[in-house]
Order: sequence, then structure tokens, then C-alpha cells
Amino acid sequence: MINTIPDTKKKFNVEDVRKDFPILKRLVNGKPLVYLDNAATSQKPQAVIAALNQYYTFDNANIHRGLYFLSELATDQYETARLKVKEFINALSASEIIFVRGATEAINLVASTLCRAKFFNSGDEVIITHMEHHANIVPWQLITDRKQIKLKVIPINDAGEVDLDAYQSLITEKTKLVSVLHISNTLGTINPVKKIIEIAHSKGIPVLVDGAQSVPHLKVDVQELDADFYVFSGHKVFGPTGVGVLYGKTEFLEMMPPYQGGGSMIRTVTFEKTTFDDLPGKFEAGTPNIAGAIGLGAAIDYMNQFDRNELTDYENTLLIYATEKLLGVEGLKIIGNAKDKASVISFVIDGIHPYDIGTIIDTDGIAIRTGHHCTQPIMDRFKIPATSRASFSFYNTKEEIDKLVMGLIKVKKMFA
Ligand code: 7TS
Repeated sequence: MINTIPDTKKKFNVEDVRKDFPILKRLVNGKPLVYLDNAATSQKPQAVIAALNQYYTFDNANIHRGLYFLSELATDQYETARLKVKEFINALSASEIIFVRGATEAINLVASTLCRAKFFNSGDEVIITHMEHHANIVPWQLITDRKQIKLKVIPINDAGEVDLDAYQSLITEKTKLVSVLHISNTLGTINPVKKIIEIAHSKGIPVLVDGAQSVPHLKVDVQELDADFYVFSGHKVFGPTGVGVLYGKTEFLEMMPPYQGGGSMIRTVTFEKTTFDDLPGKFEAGTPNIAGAIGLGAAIDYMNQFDRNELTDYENTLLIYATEKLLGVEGLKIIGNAKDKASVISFVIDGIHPYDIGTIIDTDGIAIRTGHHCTQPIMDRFKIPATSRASFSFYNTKEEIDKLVMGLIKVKKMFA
């Protein structure tokens, strides 16, 4: 049968896509850049750069205050960006989308304001996994200092997968919140967050999902997941730095007090008492990152041109190809072999420190991250000081993976 529904999505083609990212044309140390550190931050398409340029060149004004043309234009663009985020993650309402600095600030906001809302009592428990980024460990420790809350950790197996049985047995009547990452920035593991949420909800426990690494790789639907909070950073999804998103269900955001006080978040102020704005204004004190939000909106438009599943499938082919090629390097071991994995590969090579690997291949223009990736507990779990990590985006190619492998062979020869 002929499909009569017009296909409005642009067909994905890596060579075309690469032309959209100006930085990919640059040389590093005289060699074409091979950028394989997408888990740290993604590169920006021209459309995002143009949106920032347009805003600062022609449209700049402060928002939510001026009754003049430019202020209304800037306000409209900022609020349109919020609507784009709402659609992008399928939130129920735009007022559930709070613009923050990034995933880190979003988690700190939730931890701090839940604590001030007296959501936790002394002895209450927060469950996280062993593979969290420090951004989903330290904010809970900061409030546990104040409230004597206990942090409980779901163990992971040798492949880097969470142990769901152990998770269930960690839940007690003291468990107040589960806070887990969706995709591990170090191991690449895609966690079964839907299942994790179902289990928590069956006991009436809300769940925060750290989506910093999932939003760049997967189509996320917060209503389908039924996440109570979902956080991510703009700069990892092809948007600017300094802007990110806290999604929260209205019932929680309403219950939480403001994170910061100042302009924009109030309704009335006297020296005796202040009343606060409705959502989302209540959580956006001061002048926000207007350009950042508009740039994030442009990044979402960019991604929306494509069928996201096509991008994910392409990244999967890179993951499979890179895994096979890297395992061909003698003495190389991959840390993180989950069945369900995104295009992030951490590895160690016998007898060679990751810092040496990173520094040497940089001379050939190849950018990977080396270190503990802000996940020191994972390093302890696998009894290693650090890993090298290659993380791929949809603009990477098999040729770039070949260059990485050739670079590693060169490193091995130098250390032989
Ligand atoms: N959560 C996860 C899972 C992350 O990977 C990161 C950043 C964060 C939170 C914090 O994001 P931010 O934008 O607020 O800093 N991860 C990395 C990384 O893997 N390399 O550099 C930053």
C-alpha cells in the first residue's frame, strides 16, 4: 500500500549533517578534528550559533518587564523556547519546565527545596545507583548534613547494570525519593528507568531522573516514563552552555518553596512579607539566560528535523563498530558492557595510563575524555583509577573511529 502521509522529516545523512556543524571543519594540531567527547559537551549546529547571533545582534532586551517592542519580542522568544522544551520531552504543561543552568543546578534545586519544604524527616532515605555522576550524589549529601538523611546505593554488576532485585530490597518505609540517571556518562548503560519508576511508584515514592546523557541519544517522554522530575543540560543536546531544564510534575513544584529569591519570581514584596509568582516564574529568580534558552530552542528545532529513532539507530551502528574495533586492540578492556547501551565507551589499556593515551592522541587532533568522569564510585567499583572514554554523536563517522583505533595503536607502540 502507498503511504499517503507525507514524510516531513529530513532523511539523515551523516555527511550532510557534518556540514551543519562548523567546528567539525577545523584542524587541531594540523589534523582534522576528531571530536569524540560528546558526553562532556556536544558541538553546536550553525542554526544554534545563528539563533544566538540573531538574538544579541537584533533582539536583545530583558524579559517579562518591558512594555516596549524588543522586550516583548525577547519574552516571546524565551517563552516559545519553553514551549519547545515542553513538546520535546512531552511534558503536560509548559509551566512544568523550569530553565536552570544545567543538570547540576536542577538536582541541587530539587534537593535543596524539597529539604526546605520539610519533605524529609531525619532518618529518611534517598536511593541512588552506584553509577551516578557526582551531580546526583553530592547535592543529596549536602542536605543529608542538614537533615541526617541516609543515602542508599543500588549496586551494579560487572557489566555495569543496576541490580533490580537489590533495588527492591533497599526500599523501606523510610524511602522518600529515588534519584537515578537514565544513561551513564561513564559506562554508557541505559538504565531501565521506566521499571525503576514503576517499582518506586508502587510504594508511593517519587523519582527524579538525571537525563543529562539520555536526552542527546534518545527520544524522551516524561509522561510515558511517569518521571516526577527529569533534568538535563542544554549544552549536551547541541544547545549553548549555561542553560538546562528541570521538569517537575506540578504537584511537586507547587509544594516546593523558591530556590532563590529576587526579581521576577515575586507577586508582591513588602519588608514584612513576599508572595511568590506562579510556576514557572517562582523558580526563575533574576534575569535568566535568555539567549541560552533561545539557543536551546533552536537546538530542539534542529533535532526535530530528523526522525530521532534514525539518529539513535545510526549512533548504535557507531557503538557496535567502535566496540568491535577497540576490542581488536591488544590489551584493551572495555569498562561497561551492559546489554542496553548508548554510544559511550570507556576503556583501559594494560600498562598505559589514560592521561598518556589522551595526550598522545590529541597530537593527531583526536579529542576523548580521560579521568574519572565525575564518577569516582564507578572507578572504585571496577578498581581502576581512571578510564579513557570515547563518546559518539550522530555527526561522528566510522572513519573517525578508525582514526581513534590507529591513534591507540600508535600509543601502544610508543609504550612497547
Ligand atoms: N549527570 C550526568 C549523567 C552527566 O553526565 C553530567 C555531566 C551531569 C549530570 C552534569 O551536567 P552539567 O551540565 O550540569 O555539568 N557529565 C560530564 C561528563 O561526562 N564529562 O563532562 C561532563
